[in-house]
Amino acid sequence: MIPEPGARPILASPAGWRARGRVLALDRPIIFGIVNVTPDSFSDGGRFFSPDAAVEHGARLLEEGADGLDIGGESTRPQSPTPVDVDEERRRVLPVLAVLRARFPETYLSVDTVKSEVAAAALGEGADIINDVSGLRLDARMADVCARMEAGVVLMHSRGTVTDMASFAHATYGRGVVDEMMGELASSVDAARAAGVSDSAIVLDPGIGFAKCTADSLAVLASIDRIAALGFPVMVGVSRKRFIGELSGVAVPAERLEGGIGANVMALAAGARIFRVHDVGPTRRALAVAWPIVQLRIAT
Ligand code: HH2
Repeated sequence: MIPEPGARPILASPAGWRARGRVLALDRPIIFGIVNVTPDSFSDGGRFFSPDAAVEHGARLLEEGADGLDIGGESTRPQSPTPVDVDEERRRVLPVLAVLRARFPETYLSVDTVKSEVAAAALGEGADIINDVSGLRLDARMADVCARMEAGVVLMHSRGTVTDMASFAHATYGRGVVDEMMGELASSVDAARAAGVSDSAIVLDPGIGFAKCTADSLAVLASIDRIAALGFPVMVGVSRKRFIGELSGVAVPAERLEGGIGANVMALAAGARIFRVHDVGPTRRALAVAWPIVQLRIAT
């Protein structure tokens, strides 16, 4: 096939993602449903703050077709009052994780945290994956904990601290957002490797909306193939985010489903294989249609 001018080839993703001795096959789009055990998350804050509500929400997302769940006890929303301390974050996450682990022994469970003590406790409770939205920047012991416990690790790009990483405070990119983001993700990979994390355990995430204004998020989404070319599976988290609201004119985050599906389908076509979403069922159905088309494009 002769590529069209300017077109970049679609890359095959690595075949799997290693997490705690198991391998999650990436021969189809993988969906992680979001379980926010927080009072203040930007789109669903407070709705699943009680452990029972969070567990039931997780169970519902699995019924809708999620391959895994990403459980978080600290919001990165810029308006959130103060960072959550280790004890409080453990109190939020661990009971929910323990019940989900017991009820769904085979399901991949990820914990969204930047704190090594929370990560260690979660891995002790049976979590498979640590989703670090700081890309190992904020806690020097995080990489060691993940390496020692052979966790799957999501290295997400961001800048700043938990309280300002989802704002535009650090969204200045003299050399262009894609080049700088890729360079910073490469530093996260170096830190993971230095601690002994295996390449097969690493997933990269460009951090949509994290130190990225709408134009930055679009530029990054248009360059997923460049991130995929680094050789690690790519995750994206576009669900309900502000750039979707700006582009589609939908002010209420929970009503931004269609825009999220549009962005996820484009990311799939560009090489992303793992999708972190609030709305599992509709996303699953959309990707079920987009995926065979993408596969035909990879094969030709
Ligand atoms: N986005 C959020 C949180 N964690 N993790 C990854 N890997 N990628 C993302 O894009 C990502 C993430 C923010 O979304 P949400 O959890 O819905 O909101 P909040 O931080 O307010 O809890």
